[in-house]
Amino acid sequence: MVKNKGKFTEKFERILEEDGIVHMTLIDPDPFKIDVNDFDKIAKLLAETKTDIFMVGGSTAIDQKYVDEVVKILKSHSDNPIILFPGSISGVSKYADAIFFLSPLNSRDWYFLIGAQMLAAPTISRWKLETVSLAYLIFEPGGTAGYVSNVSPIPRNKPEIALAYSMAADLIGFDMIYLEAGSGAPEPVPSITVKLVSKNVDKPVIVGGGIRKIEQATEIAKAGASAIVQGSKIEDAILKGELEKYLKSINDFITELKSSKKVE
Ligand code: 1GP
Repeated sequence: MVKNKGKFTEKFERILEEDGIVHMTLIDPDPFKIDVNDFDKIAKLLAETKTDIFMVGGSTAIDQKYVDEVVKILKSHSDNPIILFPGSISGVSKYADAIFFLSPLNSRDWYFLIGAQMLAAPTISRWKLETVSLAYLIFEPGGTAGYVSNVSPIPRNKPEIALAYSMAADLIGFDMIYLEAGSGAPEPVPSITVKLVSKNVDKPVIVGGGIRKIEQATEIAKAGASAIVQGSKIEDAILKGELEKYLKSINDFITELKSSKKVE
């Protein structure tokens, strides 16, 4: 399914098989959030977390060199796969292991649906990055990702719309489906939606946005998600300079998430 299966897909599939759920940490390479001069220390701590995969990307950072630096530093401390999660054509880096070649399917804007991908494809192919095509579905209220990519957000109380989009994504041939509530969303995507999509579409379902409490994460995992993504919670600890202090609670969270799938 994935065209050039590499480090990302191998680990994703192995962890899914062994643990039943993959934990991914999203790092936003935004110079206003992360000072690259402090990032070496942060990356060392991130490498001590039990997260399985790092995602690097955001909706607003537009400095490609900065993305390169963040990826290189992260790579120097951790063996975890690093997959890009670009919000624009500047979010690409040849130093990453893989890229979510994503399209926000509920965007109203040609540029975000396929224009940026068309512009980036020749470079990505030349770099031979592992590409994972991702149907990116953004729910209301939409957050920054929804605002920037001009989506018509999927209503939270309409799981059937999310299912219809996911079925279309599956028929088109996307490798994975991402249900996005928006970074820092007040609530994650409803678990009933995660369940409906996971049950009816035979593609890995990734869920992100607003997952802060362990109960939310385990409910989503039990609903059939293949992976959950956490960004803001870990980013808040970084911004407060308290990542070291929160290391144990981050790792306890991941351990509890995995055990919730084992006792099923
Ligand atoms: C955002 O889904 C990710 O694209 C992560 O969301 O920052 O709310 O964890 P949070």
